[in-house]
Amino acid sequence: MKKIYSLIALSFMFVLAIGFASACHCGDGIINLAWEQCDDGNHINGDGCSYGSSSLDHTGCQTESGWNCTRTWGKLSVCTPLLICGNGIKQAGEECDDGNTNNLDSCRNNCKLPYCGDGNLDNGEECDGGENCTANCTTEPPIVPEFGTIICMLTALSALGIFFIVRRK
Ligand SMILES: [Ca+2]
Ligand SMILES: [Ca+2]
Ligand SMILES: [Ca+2]
Ligand SMILES: [Ca+2]
Repeated sequence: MKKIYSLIALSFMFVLAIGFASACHCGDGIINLAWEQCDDGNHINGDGCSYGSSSLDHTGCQTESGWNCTRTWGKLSVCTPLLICGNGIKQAGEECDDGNTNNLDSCRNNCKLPYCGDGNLDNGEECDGGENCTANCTTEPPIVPEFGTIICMLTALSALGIFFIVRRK
């Protein structure tokens, strides 16, 4: 009988040891408060909660830069990207976010879409700023005086010339 009790106790300890060991693994979904900042229950890097190179090397289960993860024991961590313009994720208040530093492409570095009046020639714009450019970024044809206007101007100039000639006499 004593042997049976010993065997049961041994089995119980074995199960406990297995349970404890598994609870220490990054990616098991249980946050080990000793070294894990998060545990989202997967083996993926780049989703906010790192996995590292293995479940046992203690380099995983850290909150990745630019992310915020929940840390409640017994619950899977939920990670959400911090609101950053330039992280490649379009978030609240951003018109776009292409994650690059090219300020002249289809998304500006301030996460705004190109527009007429921003000083950069974008798709669909004939011009943007400068002389002969309208408010809707189309080119304005140069002003050519009409024939009647030219005749008027010449007549006025001639009249002015006659006036001065008459005065000098
Ligand atoms: Ca992960
Ligand atoms: Ca963003
Ligand atoms: Ca860009
Ligand atoms: Ca523009």
